[in-house]
Amino acid sequence: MDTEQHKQQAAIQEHSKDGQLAHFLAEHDGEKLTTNQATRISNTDDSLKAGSRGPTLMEDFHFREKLTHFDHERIPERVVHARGFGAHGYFQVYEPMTEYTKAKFLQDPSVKTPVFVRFSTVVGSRGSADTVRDVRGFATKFFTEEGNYDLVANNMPIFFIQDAIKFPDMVHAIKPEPHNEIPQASAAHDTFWDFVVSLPEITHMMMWLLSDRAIPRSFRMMEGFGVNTFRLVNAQGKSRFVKFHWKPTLGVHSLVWDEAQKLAGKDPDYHRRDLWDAINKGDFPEYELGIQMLEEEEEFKFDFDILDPTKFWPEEIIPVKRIGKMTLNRNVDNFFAETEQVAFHPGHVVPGIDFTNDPLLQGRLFSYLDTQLIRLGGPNFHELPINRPVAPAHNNQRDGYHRMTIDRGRVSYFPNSLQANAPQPASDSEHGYVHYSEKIEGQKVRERSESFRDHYRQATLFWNSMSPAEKQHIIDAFHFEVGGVMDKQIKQRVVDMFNNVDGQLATQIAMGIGANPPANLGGTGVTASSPAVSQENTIKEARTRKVAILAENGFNFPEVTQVIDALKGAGVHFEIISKNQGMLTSVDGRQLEVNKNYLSAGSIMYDVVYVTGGRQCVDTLLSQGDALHFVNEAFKHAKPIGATNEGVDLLAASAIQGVALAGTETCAELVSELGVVTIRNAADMGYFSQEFIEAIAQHRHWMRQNLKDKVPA
Ligand code: HDD
Repeated sequence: MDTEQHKQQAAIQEHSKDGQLAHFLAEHDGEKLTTNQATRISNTDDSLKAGSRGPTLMEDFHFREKLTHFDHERIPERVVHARGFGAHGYFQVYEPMTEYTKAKFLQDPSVKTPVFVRFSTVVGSRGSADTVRDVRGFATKFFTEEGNYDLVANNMPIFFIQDAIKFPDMVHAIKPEPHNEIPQASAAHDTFWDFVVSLPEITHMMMWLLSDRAIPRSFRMMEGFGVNTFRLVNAQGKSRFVKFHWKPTLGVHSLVWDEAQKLAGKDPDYHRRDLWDAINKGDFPEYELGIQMLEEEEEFKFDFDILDPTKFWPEEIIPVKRIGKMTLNRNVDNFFAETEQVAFHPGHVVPGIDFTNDPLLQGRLFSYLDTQLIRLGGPNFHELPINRPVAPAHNNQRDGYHRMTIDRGRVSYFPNSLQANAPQPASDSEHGYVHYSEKIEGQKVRERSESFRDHYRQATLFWNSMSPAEKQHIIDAFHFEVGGVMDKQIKQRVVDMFNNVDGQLATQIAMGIGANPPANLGGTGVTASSPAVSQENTIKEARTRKVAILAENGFNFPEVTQVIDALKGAGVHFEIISKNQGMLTSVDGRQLEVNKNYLSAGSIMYDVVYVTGGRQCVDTLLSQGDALHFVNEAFKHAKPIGATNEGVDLLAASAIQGVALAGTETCAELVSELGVVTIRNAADMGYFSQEFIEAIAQHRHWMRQNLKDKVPA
């Protein structure tokens, strides 16, 4: 195939899912109102009555249809991952993966494979908040030319349990308690911690759940992990063990817990809004697909079992090979039709990707199809527009609720002679799926492999890998989560359990929850760390961050516009915040539109705060408790803060203490300390902007730790 043909094929590939969906789009603009049967309706405000004050009549078919449809609008929410948000995009491999897999979508770098991704929280109901402490789902459906491949991943590389048979227990324990349905979307309650302390295998996952990974800043800044060990199989039938990763090009970043909790009230849609806005603005989220591979012969080479889903493969010993990139570039047209009706299943695979005996994966392979049958009302959910493969499907499955395909002919069985045996199985060379012929021998037993018994060593490895700030966040998370537990015995058992991981950690946990510290400091003796799991070592850049600019009438127009231009140049977004919405007038009579007032905005909704100068502007800000709270809170959350000229006075009057600010000397002076960047007596904002953008790129300034703890916000 020449390059031009490749390009054409790529264009078709990229658009084929969109093209398929386009057949189902409906526009109602300018149309007349009809029933579902397309009969035009003359009045939809009054039911048909016997007299204008009389009873409604049975024959009002429009009333009955409208109400009946409404009464049936809801479908059961997902038993887990109920709250989610989806987007369309495409995936491109960097180079042919022929050596490792025959999967066709991993061969040709010019092919854009359409994808649909749904991000989610696990525990909360559909209406819960986005920023709760939880694992995030990261499910991707690749519409490949060989059929759909679903990579049903999470944002943490390991799982709570080792065997799928414990999944219902685990979910029952973490969901709201059954007698009073409290608490919503939270693990901070007795039933969950009762389960935790009774299940040593959950120890490692709890370290991740209480880490910053559980409160991501954005879906755009999360890693994804297939968790289970899969296989890649090449055309020669050679298999390798594989772990899948998604690596966001913006790096991995998190909120702080106080911020996450406040956001749950101020903007419960924070993550979905962030994704929606980013795609609309053209800040398309990107994730590189990474693989860790092991040869068959390496199966028993490590001090953990590679099939144990409570263990990750440290990147330092098994490197991640980045093999392609996914770009999300289109928001959905309709949330229900797409995000709610999409149906994922780890068993949706294509030739070249296969399973292992990971006992969690084996169970998952049953659960997902089963759940779609109840959630989507029958066996034909694959015909819903969002779930349809772009490759044609041919089989003898027939009928059932909501069947849309009109299968022609009288043959719906195999083998047959009336249709020359069609549709018939494809051979390996015709891309028929041939399961990897792994040799299996064993007794039929209900037991766990001995090699799955170590539950603490990797938990220590993870703890060792955390930066001081990340460690403090984990301890604080224990204090919050276990602080919510009423049963004192369970609290004590938490301390004892985590003493197996690290004695210092257990001691710190005990201090905050009113339990006794461990009598003897425990631990595993593991001293190694895995720098790759610390967010301290992630990609840091200013691009797509959001600045709140505090301003009032009498601001200095050239000053703020220079800063705005520099921010724009670095791909940083901003909003003007003021007491009232409308227009602000500068000292020289020019105008600036306010985006939000203090009631509709809060520092928690921004990554950065900037206070602009202008005497009158800053005098007004100084009289506003909301403006002072804005900067105090941003400082407490370790966010970059900038102020220019008179704007520095607001910082000086705030609770920010112990950080050097630009003084009142007559020459222009730039001071940058612990992420607080200030300048006075400056007309040219170039130097300030450069330093400010560098501070923004750092995302959070943890070195403030002791100072920020003193700020009341
Ligand atoms: Fe699961 C949904 C990810 C273990 C049973 N799971 C679901 C979703 C994600 C994951 C991202 C949401 C898909 C969507 O957006 O529609 N699940 C995982 C990962 C796991 C995992 C990474 C560990 C490797 N799951 C797991 C086990 C079981 C399930 C062990 C049961 C044996 N998961 C389900 C489910 C869900 C689901 C009940 C609920 C809704 C759905 O499938 O479609 O079948």
